[in-house]
Amino acid sequence: MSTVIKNGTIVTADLTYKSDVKIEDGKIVEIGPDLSGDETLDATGCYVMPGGIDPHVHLEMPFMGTYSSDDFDSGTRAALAGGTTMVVDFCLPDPGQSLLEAITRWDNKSQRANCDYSFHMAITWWGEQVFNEMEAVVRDKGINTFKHFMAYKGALMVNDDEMFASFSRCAELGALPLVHAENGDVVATMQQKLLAEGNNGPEGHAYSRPAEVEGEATNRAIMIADMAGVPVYIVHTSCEQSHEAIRRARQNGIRVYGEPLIQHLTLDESEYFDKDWDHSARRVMSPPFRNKKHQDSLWAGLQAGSLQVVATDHCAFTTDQKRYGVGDFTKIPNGTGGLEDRLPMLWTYGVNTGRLTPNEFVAVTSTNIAKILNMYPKKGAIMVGADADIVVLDPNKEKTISAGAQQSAIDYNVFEGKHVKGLPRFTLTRGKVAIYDGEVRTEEGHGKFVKREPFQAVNKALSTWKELVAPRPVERTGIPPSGV
Ligand code: DUC
Ligand code: ZN
Ligand code: ZN
Ligand code: ZN
Repeated sequence: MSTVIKNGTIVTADLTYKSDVKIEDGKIVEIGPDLSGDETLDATGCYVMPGGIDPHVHLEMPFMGTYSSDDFDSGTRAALAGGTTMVVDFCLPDPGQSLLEAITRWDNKSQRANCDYSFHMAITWWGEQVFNEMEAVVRDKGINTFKHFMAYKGALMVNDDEMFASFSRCAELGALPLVHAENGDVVATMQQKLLAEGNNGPEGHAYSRPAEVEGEATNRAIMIADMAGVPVYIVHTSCEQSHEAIRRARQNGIRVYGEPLIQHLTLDESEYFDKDWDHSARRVMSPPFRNKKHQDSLWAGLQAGSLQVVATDHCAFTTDQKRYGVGDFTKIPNGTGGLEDRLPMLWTYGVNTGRLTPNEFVAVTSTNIAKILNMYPKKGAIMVGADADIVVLDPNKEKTISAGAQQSAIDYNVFEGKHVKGLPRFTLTRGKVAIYDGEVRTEEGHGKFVKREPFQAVNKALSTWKELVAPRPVERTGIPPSGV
């Protein structure tokens, strides 16, 4: 069975041209004029682009006393409905649990996926067993990225010594460390102070995590990575302070990546003030939404290339789950949805406003991600031999976002009421048409795990620190007597 996408304009990260695309056995087999096949999809007036890759999602994740409510079925259905054809989830071992055991748990959950997926491994505790198992995670399991939480003190947080040890291990194994950069000690102290002063509403969440805690932690993570001789990827970069640290490091030749979320680009801190409790609690995530100045910085970073990808950190909780935190904002499960809306929102607020070109849109939603995570051009490309993960985007198709019409398993949407223009006409996952003109034809279990090879030494940090201060004993005379 072959499928041909006809009459569309192909848009990749670096090219725009009119051509048909032929697909067989889940792969792109031909690109050219006047192609024919068993099934034809008419892309007249549409852009044919690599399907979105969301490098940062949490499906059915145990977190803050509950589980995020979208599982691998509803989550990947939501992804496909919005033109995203691959997600990367975080495998989260319990404290003390074997990394390999945790992967087995994630393997079981992910059998329901409607689109392809991969995992990052989270370093939730540190010890000899973790150090040893990291090798099998990279070599045997095809996971070449390790996530570190600098926040969530008493739960997921790693300390600097653990982070340095883990980053150094990543350097040896050809793996890339990822960091949730917030100063967890400062956050925990501010949370207690706010609660003691009677600030227990959802706005307390924003007050307890100012941009400074993120900027400080981002800079610390970058410096520690540089000393370990490994590149680093900063997840959910939400503010100028963090962006500034990334920008400065890149200018100094340090290889660091920054990942703004669509939520931080388009929603601001007013969501936490003068709104009812449910409205604000539904938007509690870490880092919190910021002001316009920070948003402008993130958009500028995407344009300049100092920030490379746009993700969602999709970690959805229902209103009932959010209400665990009535009377104590620190108990509101942290997380928002966005998988289904990332592409339409970024097209509307990025491309339609002139801030991004369609090629830049493809780069930040797909191609850059595939390259950074080492799965290009299997993913992130419209190229002969690539997986046929494709979104046919109709720039004139529009809708008003509403929770009632979404695939995600929550009862609200943080983008409710936003008018978006630029929606998928067709979404294909490895050649299978999952979304056909608004009709959902997804297939539970169709998704496959994507293994990712370790990086070659060429991807090491560019720091010269080690050469400059390589430790060696210095011959000295005149040593003072000890014990004085
Ligand atoms: N932030 C969230 O808001 N949710 C999941 C984890 C995280 O870091
Ligand atoms: Zn995080
Ligand atoms: Zn996250
Ligand atoms: Zn299938």
